[in-house]
Amino acid sequence: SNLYLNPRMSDKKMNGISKINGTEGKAPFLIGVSGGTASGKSTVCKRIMEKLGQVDMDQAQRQVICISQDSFYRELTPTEISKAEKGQFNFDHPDAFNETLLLETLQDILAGKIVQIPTYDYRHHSLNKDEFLTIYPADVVLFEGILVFYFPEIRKLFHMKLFVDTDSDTRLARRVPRDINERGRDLEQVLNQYMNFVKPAFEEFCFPTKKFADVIIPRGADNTVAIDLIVQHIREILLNKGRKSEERTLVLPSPAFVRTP
Ligand code: UZR
Ligand code: MG
Repeated sequence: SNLYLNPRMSDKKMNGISKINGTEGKAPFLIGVSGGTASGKSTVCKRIMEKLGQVDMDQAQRQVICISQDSFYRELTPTEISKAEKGQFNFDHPDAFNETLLLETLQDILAGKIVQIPTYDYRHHSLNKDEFLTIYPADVVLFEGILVFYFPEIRKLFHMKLFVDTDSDTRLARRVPRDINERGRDLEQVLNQYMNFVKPAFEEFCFPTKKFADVIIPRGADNTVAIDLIVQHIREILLNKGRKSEERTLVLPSPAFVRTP
């Protein structure tokens, strides 16, 4: 791969969790990525990671990682699950999330700790029991979701806030096939849920958080100019960090860096 890891860092990572547990690394650069449903948040994160040379790599070796707010849906009660199956549960409301776990996890990540995050099953509207994702300390952490800027305590943890601003008809046109093909729903259910919950909750809880963004990305992942500018900014921040503390050096596959003495 094109990414050269600080040997101390890779050593620690290769020696497994037990050795790092308890020790605290340096704070990563935490980037929040929000926007309405199907706005292209995940794709924007993927492009940023690709441009930083982070794909095709073992999870533990990554210096730029992405986490989804979907991992922090709260466990539903049996009554709520049957509502969800009828498309009558509001997954777009802030109450659907486990705010405490979200806050604690981000605080741990910022403290350089290894964290376990839950994984989520959209078909069954439930957290996968015993299936956790291990997140290793990284230089850059992207955290994406519809309401990542909603909770004030969580919002203030981000070093950079991006809002992916895609027209709502474009989002709906993407959301419908995604829910049907990937999440096992039928058309009527998808549209009912959209009209009853997704759209009003977007307007009430998500869209008003756009004002907290540092950068608004119109048209989402199609906007390569915006993504390139953001990536360039991240590179600069990482380079400065590396200069300040030799312990933490991230060399990104940027020609500009290679030429830097
Ligand atoms: P993105 N969601 C589900 O469809 N099912 C669930 O079990 C949990 C969440 C949806 C949620 C929200 N809403 O609009 C969307 N509904 O996931 C957020 N209904 O995901 O940001 O990728 O669009
Ligand atoms: Mg998503």
